[in-house]
Amino acid sequence: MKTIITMTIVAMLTFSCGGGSGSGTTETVVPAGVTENTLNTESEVILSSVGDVLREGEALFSTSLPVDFELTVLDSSGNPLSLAVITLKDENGNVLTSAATDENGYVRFTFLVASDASAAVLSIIREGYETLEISIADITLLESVIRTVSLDKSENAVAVTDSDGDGVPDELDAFPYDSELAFTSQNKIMIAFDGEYPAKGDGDFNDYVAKLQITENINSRNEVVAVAVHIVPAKTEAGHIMGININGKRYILSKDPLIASDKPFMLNVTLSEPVPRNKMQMMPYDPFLIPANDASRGEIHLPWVETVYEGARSDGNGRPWVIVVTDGWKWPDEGVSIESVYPDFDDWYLSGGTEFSDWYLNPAI
Ligand SMILES: [Ca+2]
Ligand SMILES: [Ca+2]
Ligand SMILES: [Ca+2]
Repeated sequence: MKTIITMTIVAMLTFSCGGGSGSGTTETVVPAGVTENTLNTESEVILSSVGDVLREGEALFSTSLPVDFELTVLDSSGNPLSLAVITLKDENGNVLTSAATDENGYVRFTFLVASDASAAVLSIIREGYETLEISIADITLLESVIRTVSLDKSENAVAVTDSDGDGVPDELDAFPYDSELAFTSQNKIMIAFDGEYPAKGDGDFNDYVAKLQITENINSRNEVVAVAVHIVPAKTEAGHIMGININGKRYILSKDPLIASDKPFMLNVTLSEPVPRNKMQMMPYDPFLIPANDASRGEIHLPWVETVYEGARSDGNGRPWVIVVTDGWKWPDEGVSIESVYPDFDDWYLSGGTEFSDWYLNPAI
């Protein structure tokens, strides 16, 4: 059962219907002494609502959690505002991703949020309107942020420049002279594999550890145009091969299985055509490891991502062979299980990730 948080603010607006062309009319009352063409009708317009959905506790074994954002931006009369720029920031003001609303004032995207984040901030900027900032507390307890907001007209509107004519003003456009690009979306994670697959892992999650920095370039129509994945191996063992599937396409990243290379890889993918963000595979896509470069052993994939891989993703005890951790994490020594180094690890995943989300900061002394 999903828990949905609902809050709706309904504004009573009076429309003047000159020739009977008023939209959104629900009721017609003709007061005495008023003729048809000066008729006033009242209509209910939802200007602001919250329909957030709470996350169901599920052990993802990831310190980055996917949160779905769905926003509708209206003016104070309830008309949709297109090309409103939504920017998601973390609690320290770092920009995580941006997107522009479509002709229905609507935008949707999914983003990985750090599991120990206390809040997220959405800023909504539209030329000619007052900027709105919304702080969302306990962001990681939410699976979806579903909001309708309205912007007030700005008293002292200033003219803005849009050099490339993509509808996004220069100051908000990450590519102000490229009409095919407007925003970037960035995520940085660490991925740690236990290479015993398909045998039960020894739980040290140190057989292949890499930093992944993922950047998506996005246009003003909220479509992904290109993806860059920068992988820096942090701890490797000879023989393991790392790869990643993006939108069903397979990319092998490490080329030389004979040496344990810490050489970084850069994967740049320009999609054959721009993909709407709600149809794009969610970051971090589908990274995988071929243990010992032995295809007969299968592949290790994250337990919670979309994949075509049909082999096991968790062992008989519900434990995976790969976890996502925050950049800077220190992996356990060889053969030492993660829970003996990080005593809160079990409580963290058994709580579905809702408790002890800072487990990786508290090693046993
Ligand atoms: Ca622009
Ligand atoms: Ca641009
Ligand atoms: Ca291991």
